[in-house]
Amino acid sequence: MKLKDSKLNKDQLLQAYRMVKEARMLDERLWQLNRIGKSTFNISGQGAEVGQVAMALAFEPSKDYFLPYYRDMAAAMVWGMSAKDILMGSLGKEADPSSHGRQMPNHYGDRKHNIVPFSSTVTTQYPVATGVALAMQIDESDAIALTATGEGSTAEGDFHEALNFAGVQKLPMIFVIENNGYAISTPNSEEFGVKDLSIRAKGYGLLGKQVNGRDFAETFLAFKEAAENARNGKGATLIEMLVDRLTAHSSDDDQRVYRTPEDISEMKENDCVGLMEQQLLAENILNQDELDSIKEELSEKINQATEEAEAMPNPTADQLMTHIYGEE
Ligand SMILES: Cc1ncc(C[n+]2csc(CCOP(=O)(O)OP(=O)(O)O)c2C)c(N)n1
Ligand SMILES: [Mg+2]
Repeated sequence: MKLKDSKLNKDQLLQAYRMVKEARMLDERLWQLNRIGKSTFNISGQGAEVGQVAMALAFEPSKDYFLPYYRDMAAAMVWGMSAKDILMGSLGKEADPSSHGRQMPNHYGDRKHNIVPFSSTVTTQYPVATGVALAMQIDESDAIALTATGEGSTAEGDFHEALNFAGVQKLPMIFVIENNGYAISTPNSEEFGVKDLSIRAKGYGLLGKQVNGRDFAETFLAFKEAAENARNGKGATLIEMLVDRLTAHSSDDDQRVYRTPEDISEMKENDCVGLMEQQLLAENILNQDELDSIKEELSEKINQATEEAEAMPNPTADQLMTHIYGEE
């Protein structure tokens, strides 16, 4: 679909692109910080930024809740987290809003922005999200909940339990499966026996849809419809969003061991960020000079955020047990 099919205006589309590009450039910075030994770990959403930004823009972050998983940096930024917030998490700084430096990097959470922190144990955010949605239903609020996980993680029992409960209670929420083709080194063909994971929705009494997460407008419209349904008492939707994983699983993995060079280069040629840039140019939303200057501006922004985050204090030894348990 064309970007303009999203029915967003030019300014909104430019804003969406800036978010996509900022997330990509920030992730590249996080890899650099890891490779020079300044951060311990990185697990990235490169290849999913367009889908994630389109998804998150369909919500109202000031009232809706987001229960992300580790690749959801771009979506967490749409929900309100800044580049500096994310850098502080990766560098384990005391002012890191996700966990004050106690969690692993990329475990996004921010009370101020309705982002609920999650466990590394995959899919545990799904049943927690049903609890959040149930609370909203009981409160008769029109807020809704969004939660995401990877496709390999749908094999966990938590996936079944959460979808079943959401179907029984008609909860105001959206479940997302970000299908990037792999669970670490395990390909889709060894993960599940269906072609379209969203058809599983039917067995739980939920709405279901598969979207191409490299297509901004298609993804935005699907999430907008799902959000409207959730807000209007029509219950939960399961969306399988097809994306790419352009990088290795994490900074501790090397995907060249289990993917062919052709597979990797073909995926990079169809990089969703490049596709969105081509669409912006083709639809006359901006020209090449404007595209270059956005990149320049974001590069300065990320350099400045990196400097500021690096200068922030680390947690001290006497704070070891703070932020671990709730305080009275
Ligand atoms: C319950 C559980 N089992 C195993 C792991 C180790 N693990 C971390 S990420 C991952 C792969 C998940 O793949 P997928 O759900 O496709 O998400 P992706 O990383 O591809 O986005 C595994 C097995 C874990 N964190 N939790
Ligand atoms: Mg996967």
